[in-house]
Amino acid sequence: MCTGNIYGTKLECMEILLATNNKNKQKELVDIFFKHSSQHKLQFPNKKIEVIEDKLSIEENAQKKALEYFSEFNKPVISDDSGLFVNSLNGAPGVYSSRFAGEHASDIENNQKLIDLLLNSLERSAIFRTVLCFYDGKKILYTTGELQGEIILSPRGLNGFGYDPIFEVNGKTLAEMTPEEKSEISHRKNASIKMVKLLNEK
Ligand code: ITT
Repeated sequence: MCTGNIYGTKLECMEILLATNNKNKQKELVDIFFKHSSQHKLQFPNKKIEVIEDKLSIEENAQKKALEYFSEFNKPVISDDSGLFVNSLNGAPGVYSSRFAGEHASDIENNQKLIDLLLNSLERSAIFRTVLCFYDGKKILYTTGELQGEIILSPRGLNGFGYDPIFEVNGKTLAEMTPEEKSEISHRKNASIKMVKLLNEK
């Protein structure tokens, strides 16, 4: 437990450990929760846990990460599993987004593989999807957030990470947006807002 402050009133808040090794996700989630909830304080893990993401859906991978982090740290956790689903590729790379161009592929290699596959395609609509999973040893909660966009063939922008330079929304890639702009519209923000609501209800 921790204490927060809202409009001068002291509130108890819940410390929640982030069940992810991805520093970019950690930063985005901390910023989003800081902005949208004074009652939940997200914490960074103090050691790296390698969870093998071998499930067939991002929901199952999110669950696996939450359970494994909980059993290691024994405190409430939130995991994040995300993927990019391209409509004309039947949802690929989807659950395989992090290793689309092979095990340990870099972001640049994953982006290039997607660009190569879509070179002759006029239909390049895609959805970013994030599943968050909360687990405290008793209850397990899931939320999903989505963002619709378009894959572009020439990466643009220096911010963000992963597929951000090739994912365009309203004429701007996520990598051309400031972190605040991305977190106003992102799949991760949409899932987080739902999670804050669920946590406040239960
Ligand atoms: P953890 O499992 O430790 O959480 P990860 O980097 O393996 O970290 P994911 O499996 O959820 O995370 O990510 C799948 C891929 O999607 C990976 O290549 C990410 O770079 C990419 N990705 C996830 N969220 C993204 C975002 O908001 N913008 C761009 N790419 C993203």
